[in-house]
Amino acid sequence: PTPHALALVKETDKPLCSLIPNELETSLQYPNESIREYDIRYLADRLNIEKGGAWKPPECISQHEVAIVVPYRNRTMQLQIFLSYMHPFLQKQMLNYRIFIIEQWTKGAFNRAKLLNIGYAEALKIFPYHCFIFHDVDLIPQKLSNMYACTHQPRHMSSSLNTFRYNLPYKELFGGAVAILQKQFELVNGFSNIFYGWGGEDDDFQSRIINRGMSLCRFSPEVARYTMLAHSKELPSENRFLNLRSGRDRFETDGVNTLKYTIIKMVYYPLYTWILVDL
Ligand code: BGN
Repeated sequence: PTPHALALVKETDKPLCSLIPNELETSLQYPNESIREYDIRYLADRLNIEKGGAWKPPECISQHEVAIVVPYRNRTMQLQIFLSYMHPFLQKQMLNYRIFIIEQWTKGAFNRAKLLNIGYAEALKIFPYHCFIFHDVDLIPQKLSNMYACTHQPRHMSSSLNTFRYNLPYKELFGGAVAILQKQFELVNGFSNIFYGWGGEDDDFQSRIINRGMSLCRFSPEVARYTMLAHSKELPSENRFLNLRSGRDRFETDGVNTLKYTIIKMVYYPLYTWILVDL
């Protein structure tokens, strides 16, 4: 066990959960039974989810303490599907996790990257998560063996996507769903805060990681399989090329170390911690 894992067992006499539970090979259908058959209002009770959308295995100490951070605005149907699918999924992987929905209150262009930075900062106020997963609400993982946990190197999780015919469009792609250790996120100064509108913020994040001497990893396409929920196409932002090209100059001066925002409302809902923010 890692030093981190050993520190965890000291707190109690429960055994450590295994790093990867056995028999996770199953592939899942979307929509699956938890979406079809159960009313989402009863899901939290049925799955023993703590207020705020948190859970940990009752019988052992999970070695993965994971904050799932989801940027959000105006996608009610997708959010319902995401929550009812993901809770059972994450529980089968025996994780200690919480789902954070970070909603942009501010009108105008969506700022995915800044919402993710805010989710990071707010999550750490609740629990010292050592692993962060930044995840779009429209992505549904198809394989239980795609562990929602951190690898030694930052991992691009959604590399095999139905809408790209399960091919990686380019090798630097680091969008959709990614997993990164808290220490690594801190080291790269998180995401840039200036990317308003669609596109480029994930590429900038990828450059930050490479710039700090890390490399990306991915699971095999067979494991990293995702279905994207249907929605209308976003209009790409015009500033994305410029922001991306000048990105390197801002790695140190634009990120979690300069993050400013106002919380409008925060609620511990049964299935998620909801944070409504003014950027
Ligand atoms: C890229 C976008 C990414 C997006 C992927 C996949 C840009 C920057 C200018 C080249 N990058 O083109 O943000 O995740 O497509 O859709 O637009």
